[in-house]
Amino acid sequence: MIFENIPEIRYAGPASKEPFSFKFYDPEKIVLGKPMREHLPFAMAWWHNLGAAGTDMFGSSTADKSFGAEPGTMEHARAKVDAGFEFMRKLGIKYFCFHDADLAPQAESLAETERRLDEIADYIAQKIDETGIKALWGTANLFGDPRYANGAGSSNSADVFCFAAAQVKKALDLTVRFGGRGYVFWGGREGYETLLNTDVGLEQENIAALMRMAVEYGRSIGFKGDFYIEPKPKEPMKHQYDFDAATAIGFLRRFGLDKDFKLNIEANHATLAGHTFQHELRIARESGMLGSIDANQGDMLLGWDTDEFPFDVYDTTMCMYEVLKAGGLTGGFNFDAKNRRPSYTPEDMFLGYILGMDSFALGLLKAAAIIEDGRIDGFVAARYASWREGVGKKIREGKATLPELADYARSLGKPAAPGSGRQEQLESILNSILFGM
Ligand code: XLS
Ligand code: NI
Ligand code: NI
Repeated sequence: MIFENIPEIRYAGPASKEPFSFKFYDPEKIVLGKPMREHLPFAMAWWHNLGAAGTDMFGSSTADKSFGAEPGTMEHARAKVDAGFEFMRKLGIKYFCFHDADLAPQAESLAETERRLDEIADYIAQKIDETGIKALWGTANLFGDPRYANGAGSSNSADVFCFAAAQVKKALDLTVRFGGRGYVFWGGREGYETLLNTDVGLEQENIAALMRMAVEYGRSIGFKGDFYIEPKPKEPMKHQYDFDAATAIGFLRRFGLDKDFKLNIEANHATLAGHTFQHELRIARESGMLGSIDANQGDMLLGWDTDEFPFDVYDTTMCMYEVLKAGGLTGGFNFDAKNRRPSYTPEDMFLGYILGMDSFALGLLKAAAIIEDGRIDGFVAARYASWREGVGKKIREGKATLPELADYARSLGKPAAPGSGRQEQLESILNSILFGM
């Protein structure tokens, strides 16, 4: 055992002062007809949890993630598997997310890297058999290696593109082997720094071509899940092609990829794009493309992807409201989150996940309460009542003409008033649901 001093984490209730217990995540509790664990398919992010050791631009690692082995070796890759599965088992997490590069160290040649991945995949497959824990989604790291400095699908170099294609193929093989529900494209360096050296049209067509080939190959090896784009507006590149949900949806429709793709919405990416998390979820949901969620949060005072564990219950509540209205996710909730640099002990790894899982469980309970209370949904329905009868209904049915509407408007006499939006009253209702019971 790697985390010897850490017990299995159980539900102890909101009043509990035991740090190593859930205060709100009660897996078997029924919420709107379904157990919490089904509403909340949580996943561990391999890279942050088993890899990120607290380095930043000003300092080296603070956390020890060697798990008793020499980093950069295959022995360390196996130790991470041991640590990861023990960690997930103790928290009752049923899924993990991974990049190819998280699993085994890259070798000099692609063939040797692939051999190492196969070796570690055998070990992971054995753990999957023993525990029933599976992949939520896999992806290829197409941003870390220097060859991807100008992008992967969007590279100026066809050879680099082929290297990316090889990684995507292998990552898809692994995802299928690990029972993955989805496959993610996060466009790490799919963007540009300056238009002075960039052919935007060619780059976008090539990204779409890589995605199309991934769909074709994935389906040919029996992958039935969804492909996802994970939108992000900037960082590492100044301009990224998958800026936000609306941009990614437009891209997928333009290239005919919308049948096979949905979106993986990350909270911190939403705020970097100048949106709220809920806005991005709503835009995805309205297009039928809300697939999965990268559960984290940013810091409004910092302008980058800080990947903090979700803590803001307003945000998790409104997130779960969108998820409930969407009828659930085909994917799940991947904690693309890491401990703050000064929280560097193994205990902190667990405490981060306890915070994240509890924040979403509380959000689920509160979102269900909003729906059961009905005042907010009722207000929205009443606010649009004029579209369900008379002239409004005719417009909605596409049967109205401009001259006819002009005649109607003239017949009204006084200019029409829209009615109060009652924002402050609705915010009070939200507060009373969050804090009044
Ligand atoms: C980075 C992204 C990344 C993806 C997976 O900002 O969130 O972690 O989720 O490549
Ligand atoms: Ni992410
Ligand atoms: Ni991110």
